[in-house]
Amino acid sequence: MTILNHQVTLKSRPVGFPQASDFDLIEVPLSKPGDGEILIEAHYLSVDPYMRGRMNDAASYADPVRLGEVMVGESVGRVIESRNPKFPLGTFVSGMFGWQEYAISDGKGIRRIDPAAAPISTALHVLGMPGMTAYFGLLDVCGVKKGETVFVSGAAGAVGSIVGQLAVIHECRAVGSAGSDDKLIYMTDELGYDAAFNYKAVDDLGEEIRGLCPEGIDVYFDNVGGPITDAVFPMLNVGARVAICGQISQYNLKERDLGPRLFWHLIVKRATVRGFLVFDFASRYREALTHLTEWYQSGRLKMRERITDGIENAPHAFIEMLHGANTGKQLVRLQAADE
Ligand code: NAP
Ligand code: FER
Repeated sequence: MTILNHQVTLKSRPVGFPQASDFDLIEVPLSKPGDGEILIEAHYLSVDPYMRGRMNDAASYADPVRLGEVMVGESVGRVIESRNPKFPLGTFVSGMFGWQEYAISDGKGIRRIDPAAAPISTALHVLGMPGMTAYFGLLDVCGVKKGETVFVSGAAGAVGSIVGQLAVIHECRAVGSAGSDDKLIYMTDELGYDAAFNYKAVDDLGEEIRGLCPEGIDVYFDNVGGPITDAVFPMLNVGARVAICGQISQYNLKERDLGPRLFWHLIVKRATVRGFLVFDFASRYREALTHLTEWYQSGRLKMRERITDGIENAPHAFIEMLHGANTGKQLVRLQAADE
């Protein structure tokens, strides 16, 4: 019997927010793995903000997804056929397998996952790309120190949830912004943030941030950009470090958003602003994963998951994540039985 593989491809390049009509769901017969290859049955697919950039026809660190091509993305799954001795039948792996139910890989660039160490879905958040982004962004780019005030925007999402908890682990005061009251409860009650506010529900962002950070901000981990970042800059302390991790408030704009000119604050505060990509730290992924796994296993790092079932719903899950439906990490589950 031929197994059919369902794939989501890019149909059109979005203008503004992506729509379901920008994607196609197609069905293709599954081919057999060749010599040295493995066949992977994907269990969880990650949908991430960076995918919005890959839908544009613009030069970037990686090529755009071509029209008609399977959407780019990382998933975690199980080897169900192996012609590569390094990945025997039943091995769990993660890799850039795309938005599809099954993938064939030659094993290059994929990671073995130990299902005994943590649930396999964690390979897509705490023990994966978002976790490492938080780790290197906060500890390396910002060089966070005990006792500092750390402000995180996008604080209840995949990266932000971990940044806040890492700040707590490093004995900092963690303050964050997110877009719903439920997210604030998650941040303070489950993640250990000292204070949080709903940026959609306040009139004056500057006044709110000043009230929650009376001693100013030493470290700003920016996931969103836009008006929140504009409100943070005047609150930076002398010697502050700012990591520009993401600017999601700008990804779906149809026209460029111009803000106030605030760079003079950086002069007075002798602040450092650094953009970074997690890939810059590829040679140190092992180190990050060792620490993140320890903190996860000891219960000091947690992550809520928002799970959407079925490859056919991947576009919907992605679009909802861009609109803020997720508390914690947005995933798409592709198999009923996990591990
Ligand atoms: P996420 O936070 O789990 O999900 C995206 C969140 O963005 C939504 O839940 C939504 O939450 C928020 N958002 C959407 N529109 C917004 C707006 N206009 N203003 C403020 N917040 C908005 O996603 P993630 O995977 O953790 O990524 C977070 C950021 O880090 C993104 O900007 C991403 O591009 C960046 N990133 C960078 C790297 C890197 O290597 N530099 C790696 C991974 C991620 P609300 O309810 O709070 O609005
Ligand atoms: C992200 C946002 C942007 C990200 C990568 C990029 C890995 C890179 C963009 C570019 O090179 O244009 O969340 O995550």
